[in-house]
Amino acid sequence: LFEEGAFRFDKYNTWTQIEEYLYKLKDNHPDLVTLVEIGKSHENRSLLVVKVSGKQSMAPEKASLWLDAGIHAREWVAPATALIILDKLVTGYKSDPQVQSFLDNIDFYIFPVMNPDGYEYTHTKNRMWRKNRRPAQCKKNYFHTICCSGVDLNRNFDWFWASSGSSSDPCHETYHGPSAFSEPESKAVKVFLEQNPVKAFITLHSYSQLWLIPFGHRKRAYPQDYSTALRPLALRATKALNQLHGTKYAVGTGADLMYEASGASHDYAKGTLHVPYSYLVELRPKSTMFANGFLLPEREIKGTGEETWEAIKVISDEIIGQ
Ligand code: ING
Ligand code: ZN
Repeated sequence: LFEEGAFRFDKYNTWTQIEEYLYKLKDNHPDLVTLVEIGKSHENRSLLVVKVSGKQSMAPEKASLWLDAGIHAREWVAPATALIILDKLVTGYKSDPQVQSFLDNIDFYIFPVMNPDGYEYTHTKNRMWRKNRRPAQCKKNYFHTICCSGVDLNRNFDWFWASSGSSSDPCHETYHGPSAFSEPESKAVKVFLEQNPVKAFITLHSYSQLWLIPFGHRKRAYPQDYSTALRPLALRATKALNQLHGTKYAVGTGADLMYEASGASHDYAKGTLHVPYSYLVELRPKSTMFANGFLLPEREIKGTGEETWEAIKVISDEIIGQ
């Protein structure tokens, strides 16, 4: 018999299962884990950031690393991967000296489901939903009224907002919203990061196996330290990732490798907040010859999580003592 409601690392869990798991994790590891509700979604779900932190180090300024997932509702392997990384941190603290060193020198902020309303909607109504669940906005012409819900949260950040690769039409998949940070989810991330500056910002998406570096709003646009810092670290991270199971990643900007799009969170983190290392990671699969890439089989969750953890370790190592 199946145990109803049980959380599992090798499954796609529902929002309720994830939320329950996070509260249990906090109760079981009160020394390591704190839950921070950084806001509420349109449908009143908690925007839950997990802070994982070991004993306060002597360093005057402890480094911080941000990892979010699930900004796009249908990209289910992203929250699953964030939860595996969270588990590696929490369970590794007592058994693995490297993890202990990470947690004694870095505050990790893990936001496993940035868009809980959208995530729930993909479990109950429409598996291919991308946006959040901002209530419908209606428009009229002579013949009818048309109402559409949702904002693309990865077009709602204030970095060349509404300028490229996004739509002003609420019915479009890449609707950028009425203004930058109009949405509770993106606004909460902005406010949190302003109050808690981080050395690394990593946002998990799927799919395509790309390690994306700012900037994505137009082709051949790069931060000043692109080739001296951002790209070399991305190459080291994806090399470590590749060494676990042979998974191949391409490294570059979203605009150069895919298409131009403004208002993305990794661009805002680098361009506006000046986070030293900011990346958008497109997880497995690489291509979709035979299937829809958002429907990654559950048997690939574990491998995806574990190889991504290898990359996160490289980034964590880099920001210690910087
Ligand atoms: N991909 C990203 C998106 O938001 C991206 C990738 C961002 C490409 C910015 C170019 C510029 O469209 C997903 N998964 O949606
Ligand atoms: Zn995405």
